[in-house]
Amino acid sequence: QQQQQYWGVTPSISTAEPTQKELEVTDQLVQTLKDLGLFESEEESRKREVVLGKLNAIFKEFVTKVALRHGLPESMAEDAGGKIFTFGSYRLGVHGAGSDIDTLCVAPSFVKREDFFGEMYELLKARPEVTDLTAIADAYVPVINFEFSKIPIDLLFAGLELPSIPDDLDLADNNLLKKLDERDVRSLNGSRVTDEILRLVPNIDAFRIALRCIKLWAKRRAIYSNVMGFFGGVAWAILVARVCQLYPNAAAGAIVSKFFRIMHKWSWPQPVLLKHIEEGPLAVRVWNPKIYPQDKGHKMPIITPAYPSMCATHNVTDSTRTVTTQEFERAADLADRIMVGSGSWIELFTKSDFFSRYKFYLQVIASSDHAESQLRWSGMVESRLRQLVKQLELVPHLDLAHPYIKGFNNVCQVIDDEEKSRAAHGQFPPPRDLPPDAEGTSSLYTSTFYIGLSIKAKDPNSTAPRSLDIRYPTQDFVHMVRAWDKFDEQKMGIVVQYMKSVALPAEVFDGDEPPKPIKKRPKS
Ligand code: 3AT
Ligand code: MN
Ligand code: MN
Repeated sequence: QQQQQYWGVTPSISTAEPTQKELEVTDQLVQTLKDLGLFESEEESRKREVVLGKLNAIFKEFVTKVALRHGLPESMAEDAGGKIFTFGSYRLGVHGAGSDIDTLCVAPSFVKREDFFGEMYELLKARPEVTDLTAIADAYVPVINFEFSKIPIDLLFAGLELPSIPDDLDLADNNLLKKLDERDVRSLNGSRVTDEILRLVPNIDAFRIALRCIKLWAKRRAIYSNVMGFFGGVAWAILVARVCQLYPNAAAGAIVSKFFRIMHKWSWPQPVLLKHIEEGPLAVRVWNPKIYPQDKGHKMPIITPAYPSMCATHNVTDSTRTVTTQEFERAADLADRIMVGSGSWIELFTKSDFFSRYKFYLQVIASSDHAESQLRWSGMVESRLRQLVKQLELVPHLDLAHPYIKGFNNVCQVIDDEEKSRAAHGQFPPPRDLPPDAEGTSSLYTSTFYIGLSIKAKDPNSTAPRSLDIRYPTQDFVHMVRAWDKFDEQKMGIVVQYMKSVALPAEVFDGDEPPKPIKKRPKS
């Protein structure tokens, strides 16, 4: 009888040590990732540590100030502490050179959220290293964003029901969540989830290399985007962690190849779990498909390990599940070849052929006349695109409505209403040699999103003509986004239009060859 405890919710599949071949293939993977510039230099890592040290000091200074203001004696004020925790890609050890540092500031109970968004904000503002400082105190997860010595920082806050915060505080204890408000619980969640993932992974080094590989692959294959209905960073991390649990001694290369096969064969909607779901002290919902119909509807559930457990992939639709599954299969076949030496890692990272895969596309263009309003308006439109995809999935003869993971932004200068209207439909005027605010011109900002449409093959036994009617989904979508409470008819536009692939603008190919026209050119 094996004494060893097992990782996760089932025994492992194999505890075998890596073979010579698996080690070689893993070395090749690491080299490929290095060549692609995925690792930052020693100097850059040191810089991040210095920045975190400074942030920690600023936060402690802030806590002490608030304590003194509350009339605590000086000695107690200094012992009140305060601690910063990181989460996200930096905490997992898979960040790239351009990544931010996701940071959570944990304070004792006398420090209030308003203090953080007031006094802490001011302390940061006074620092010469800080640029691009903005605070969003009323967000779902309130955050201060800035760059510190050019490193982007997302700064969150949570006040605990403790008189002081010791330097060795661990956030794992569920009882710490008692009596906290929802915003504090949500702010703590990111850190608690990343910490828990790391605790539940048997081989952290292999996990990190494998996760870097999977994240790059998912980005290149255009299936990395929570908002568009694909998996996001947390979901990918949990999936890789699960495969690490199943092969606790495997090398990273082997983890990656097992990953694709296991995920391709996964019996969704069976959830991916890193541990059994915990009950806890709060009156909040924990993911449970037996109780909640909404949870039962999740198509590819991947469950976060820290209490209160949630589904990291509630945005997945039938179409994004189909696309993700196809990518798992493609990658599984490629990884098999790589493992036997007849394929190379770089092939795994071939860019997605989204813009040459379909005959028809929907183009969704959000436009407005100012940069700031465009940021909010296009963000709103983007966040609703999944609703359009779900409606399209119900259209007869439509097999797949495949959203592309990012929008394309443009700004142009228009001289009259007709030009403006054409630009709002994606027909941009030529660039003009005029200053931005020249008399008689105005700027138009656009963000263009794409949905690839795959139409079912014609039924050979039917003579009925096949027609695709997408009017209702598109009209519905336009109504929905225009119903936004900050929508301004004078300043914002929304266009949804159907187009053949030959009409796609050059920018979507971004240096790649657009697909060859089907007709042959006559010989000259
Ligand atoms: P990068 O290396 O930074 O690109 P990442 O995985 O760290 O990858 P983010 O910094 O965007 O990605 O997100 C880190 C975590 O922050 C993930 C999630 O727990 C939380 N998070 C991100 N975006 C949101 C959001 N809009 N609302 C709430 N939590 C979010
Ligand atoms: Mn991050
Ligand atoms: Mn972030």
